[in-house]
Amino acid sequence: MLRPINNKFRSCHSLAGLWDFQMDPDRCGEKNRWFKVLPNPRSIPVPSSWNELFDDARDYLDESWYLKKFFFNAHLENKTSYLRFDSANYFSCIWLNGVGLGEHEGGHLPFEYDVSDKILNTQENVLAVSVENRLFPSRVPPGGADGWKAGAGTSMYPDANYDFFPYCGLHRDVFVCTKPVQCIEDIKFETLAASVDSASVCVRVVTNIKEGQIAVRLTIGGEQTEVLRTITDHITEIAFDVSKPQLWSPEDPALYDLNVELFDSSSAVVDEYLLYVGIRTVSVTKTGVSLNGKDMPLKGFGKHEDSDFFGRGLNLPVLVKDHELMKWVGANSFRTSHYPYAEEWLDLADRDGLLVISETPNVGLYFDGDEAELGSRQKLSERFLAELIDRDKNHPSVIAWSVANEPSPPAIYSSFAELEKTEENQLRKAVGKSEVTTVVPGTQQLKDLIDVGRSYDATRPVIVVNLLGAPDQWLDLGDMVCITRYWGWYVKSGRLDEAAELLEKELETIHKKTGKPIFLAEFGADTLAGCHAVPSEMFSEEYQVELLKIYLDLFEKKDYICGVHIWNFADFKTSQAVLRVGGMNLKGVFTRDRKPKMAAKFLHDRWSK
Ligand code: BDP
Repeated sequence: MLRPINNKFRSCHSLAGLWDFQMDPDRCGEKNRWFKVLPNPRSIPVPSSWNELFDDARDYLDESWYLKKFFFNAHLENKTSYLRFDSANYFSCIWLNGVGLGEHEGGHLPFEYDVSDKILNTQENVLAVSVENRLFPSRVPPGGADGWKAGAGTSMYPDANYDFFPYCGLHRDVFVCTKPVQCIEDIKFETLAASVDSASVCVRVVTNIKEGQIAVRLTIGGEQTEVLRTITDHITEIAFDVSKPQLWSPEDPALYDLNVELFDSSSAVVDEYLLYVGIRTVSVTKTGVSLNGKDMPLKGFGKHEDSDFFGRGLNLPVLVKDHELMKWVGANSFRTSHYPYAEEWLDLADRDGLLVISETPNVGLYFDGDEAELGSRQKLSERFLAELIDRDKNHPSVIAWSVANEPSPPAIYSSFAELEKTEENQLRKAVGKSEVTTVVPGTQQLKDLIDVGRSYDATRPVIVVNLLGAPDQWLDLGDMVCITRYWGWYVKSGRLDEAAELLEKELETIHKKTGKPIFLAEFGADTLAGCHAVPSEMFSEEYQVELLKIYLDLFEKKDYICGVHIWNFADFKTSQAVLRVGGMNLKGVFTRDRKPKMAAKFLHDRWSK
């Protein structure tokens, strides 16, 4: 699925702006034909999350209706018209001019409907969307289970199985588009090998016509490589060399224009598509992530798409600000925890040279319970991963696929006291005192996800992010060991010296066991901006700095630690729970409105100089 663009063959118009909106708690909208007109609408901006805007809608996750009238004025000769939704969280049904187009499950990836025979040209159209984000164990991410299954077993409201607010609505743009009837359907650009002297690249083009020709032009700074090939059975694979390529890297995020033209059987150009691509290779070696054959230690953050007023809705000023602040701090990377972000994040990362670990919505997975439920959830998990790779595959900034965040083995722990013991047991186990011989439920599902990742993309590493207490069997499923660690926060709270000691011991042991580099994907401390204490204590800005320092010092000391991502870039909204003051996770280095805490300055001094 190619992203909509404007050029002489294609058009796309955004429907962002104010739409009519109405909640439908009785689910009577369809029966009462709300897809034609809403009886009692209020205005809502698209993109945004409704929970962030209306008093009566903060915790409302059930069905709501969006309605937009738009005028469509296009040259439709030999054109297909379609609607494109960049995301609707989580389950949506779409109507155009009173006709149902279909339903879609999944909250963070795009979907489209061909409306060629339904859209009214040079007339007004009525687009209606119903959306809900109810929390069910069968969904991805799962919710509505008994409390926070993966966590401390405390209750939370709304009852998500993950630590971020289950925002609802049309979170990204909606487009009305046209493309040629005979068209390019997909383009995949891959760097197979690259050095400063020469690169070998491959362009795979899928078209909806069986025969014809494809011309591929790769241009940078006036230098052009052009190749022409015949299409066989809808697909053309063109491998060619680029001499003296300008390699994409954080220091020099060089982007090439990749222009693809489609010729029909009478040699007329019928479609054209322009992509910005980077030539670079990425792999994992014994010491970590290697970009263009050079070690690239990762320094950065786990994040969220989260901001005041917008909720999870795409907020372009925040997107730009976050990139600026990440660069100011001296970060070189971030993870799209815990779901695919709007593609604009990747566009900017491509241009800025930030490295991205692109994550699926597979967060809070667990593997005990109703088998049918688990089975359908696994199917969804695999589908979302495949769709994510399909969407993001051409972004040079994307250096790895994270197939799941913190999956939990059965009954991992039910209280923090147990968690603390579990970790010490875990450590004991890791130093060889006892061996786990049985296959932990969930192992096969995770392996299947890794296989899906590798089968869709052989050019990027694939990882699973594991929590403390995860079975050894899960640690090295991916290309590197990726772990979240809260020594000094949830465990050994307030005891940073002991935390430092245990962290080091644990990492040494894991490394000895797996022989793989270790990426610390999360560590951090909730910190109330403006709270100070000497000596430092939990929640003070001083404590956050001291805790982060432990992890960063170890990163500098141990070659096998190949990256550190602090949790979190900014404070973010969560469900209400005893651990979440004001419904917020306060582990941000910046506040929710992007003001620096002491830790931001500490990182800037340490990383940007
Ligand atoms: C990790 C989760 C992350 C949470 C974080 C925390 O991956 O989503 O927000 O812990 O508790 O376990 O702050």
